Amino acid sequence: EDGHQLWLRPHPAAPVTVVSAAKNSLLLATAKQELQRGWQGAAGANVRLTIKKDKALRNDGFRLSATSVEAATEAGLLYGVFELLRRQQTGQPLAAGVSNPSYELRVLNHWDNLDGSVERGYAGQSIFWRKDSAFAVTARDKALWQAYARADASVGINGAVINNVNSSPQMLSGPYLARTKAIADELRPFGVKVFLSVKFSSPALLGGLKTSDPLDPAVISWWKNKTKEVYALIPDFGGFVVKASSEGQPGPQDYGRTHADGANLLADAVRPFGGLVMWRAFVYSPADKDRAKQAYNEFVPLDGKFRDNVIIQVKNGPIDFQPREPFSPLFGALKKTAVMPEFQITQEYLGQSTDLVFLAPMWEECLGSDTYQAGPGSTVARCTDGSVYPQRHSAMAGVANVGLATNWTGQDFGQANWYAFGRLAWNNTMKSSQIADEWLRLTFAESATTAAGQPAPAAADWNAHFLAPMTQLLLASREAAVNYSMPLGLHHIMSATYDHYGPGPWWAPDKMRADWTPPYYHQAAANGVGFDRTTAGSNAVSQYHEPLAAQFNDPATCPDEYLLWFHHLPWDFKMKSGRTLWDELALHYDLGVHQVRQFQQTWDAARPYVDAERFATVQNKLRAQSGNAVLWKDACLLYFQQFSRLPIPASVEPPMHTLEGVIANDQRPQRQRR
Ligand code: BDP
Repeated sequence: EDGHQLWLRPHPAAPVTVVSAAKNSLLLATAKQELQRGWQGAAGANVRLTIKKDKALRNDGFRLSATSVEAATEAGLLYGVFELLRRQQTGQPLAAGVSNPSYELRVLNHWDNLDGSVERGYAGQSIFWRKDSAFAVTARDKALWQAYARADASVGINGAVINNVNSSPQMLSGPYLARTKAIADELRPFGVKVFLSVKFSSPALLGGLKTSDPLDPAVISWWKNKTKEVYALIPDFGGFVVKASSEGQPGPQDYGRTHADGANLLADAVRPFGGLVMWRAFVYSPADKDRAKQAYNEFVPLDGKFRDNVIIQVKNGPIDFQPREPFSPLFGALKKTAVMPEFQITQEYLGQSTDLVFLAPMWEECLGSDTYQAGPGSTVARCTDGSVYPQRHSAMAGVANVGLATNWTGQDFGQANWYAFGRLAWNNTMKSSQIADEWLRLTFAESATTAAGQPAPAAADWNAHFLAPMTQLLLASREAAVNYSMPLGLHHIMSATYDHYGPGPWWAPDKMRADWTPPYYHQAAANGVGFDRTTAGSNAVSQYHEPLAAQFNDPATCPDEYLLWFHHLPWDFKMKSGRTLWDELALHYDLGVHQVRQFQQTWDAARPYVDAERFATVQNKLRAQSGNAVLWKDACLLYFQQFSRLPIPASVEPPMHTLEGVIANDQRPQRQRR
């Protein structure tokens, strides 16, 4: 029970006959094989897989009954088969009717470097790239890539960007393209298309041109030729992802051009092959007073200037994957340009591969947020999936948490986030509770027989003593992480730039870019705490459509969750609860600590229902998380207390650390290498 099987644990399958008139294809073969491998229905049943044109079936969608899957494409048949098997295993009704994906493209972004390291990766080295033997594709590589693609397909993921957005120009060189082809060959039978992140200055850096100016004819033809070369190797290549004019990456602005000029250059190159360009909106410069406003300011004036095979890829919040952010105001604001949400599955700011944090509630919160941009009900989900604005393509991206770790994600429960991303990209109104329930059943049911030599518990027993409490734990885990790290709208107060695990509200070395240091974000001082983004401050509130702008602008109506995101308030500010801001802050930190302790107890009580191996690993992780939560609480309360000069409320557990102690520990060089 090392976790390598993910949610696809092998089950003894009953014999089944697959009937299909569809012509043989790679995808159909996979669909048949999966059915035979996992069939839990009546022995000897006939299952019919049918390709048919039908108005109700959109792109990869399918129609499901107990013994038949109908779809417009072979990929649809494969997704239908996986859904049928999932329903058999989780005891849901099989005659589910039609299911269409919310997004045409459901894509993972792997921040994998060509030397095998993974930026913000906490589960070991890259599954795609290796330092020394970079180009020798081994049988082991292939088996791993197939297992990876199978897991993707089982939750509807149909694209993989296999290298870091901080891209190397070498990515487009012959040897790396050859390996890309080898990867694409293994992913193809599971319907997963390969995409590449490209460096905008590749024409100069790799091609030896004098410039990478997007309007230069030589640059245009360089990209056209390079793209042709890629498609000659990989005919179903998906397209490019670009991080440009962002965090030191080159971009069109280096040549006095716009993001639209840059994106359109690549869009024109991939267009003849049906390719896409995902152009990231993660841009900010230290010159501006409020980082949260910059992407909107740069991209809104360009609305309507992008080709229809460009999608602007927008992180869920305006800053950077923090434990909680309001949705990015770009959602809904671009009305003539396709926009796609980017979520971070790898837990950079949410406990990495130590803390147990189920992210579906965070993504559900973002997708369900009403932007009001086209009237009430213009949720982020509907503004990005084509329901509100006409758009040729739609997509959702997740920054992957996958590495060479045996269990793929480092923390066994990190798998739940990979799973949840796929499920939400397929259905962007799915409830976190349903996702948690499915994942727990698929991942842990039947594992009890191996636990502590116990006989298998009765199903009712398992449901009551494992499934129910563990579902609650998963659903509470994200709010707990917010509570013990950045409650009430605090953000970006984590430990040093290169680490991001644990607290660091004090961190501000000399000469460091201010917008990379926590004090820029929390603004703690004797007169209060929080970033003033009201009309009297940076005015970021005005990027939101009414009634949100007014609601966020007034501390009396601003939700507590976003209070210090939008407001700088005195320590004795009276909260909706009647308590002072200082007390409320302290109580949230304390609550977070208690929640994690409760998670430990819940897990300990689940022992008879889990195999010994995963029980022990998760128990250890929770122990570390508990320590992390206490550290966050102590460090932040002691740090902020220097400014508030108020006592920690009596009901709050007294600190077990000193401020000097945590700061000294944070500054130990080894912490930066986490
Ligand atoms: C930040 C990460 C950094 C990424 C950047 C991005 O710390 O490693 O390169 O996002 O998304 O969250 O480009």
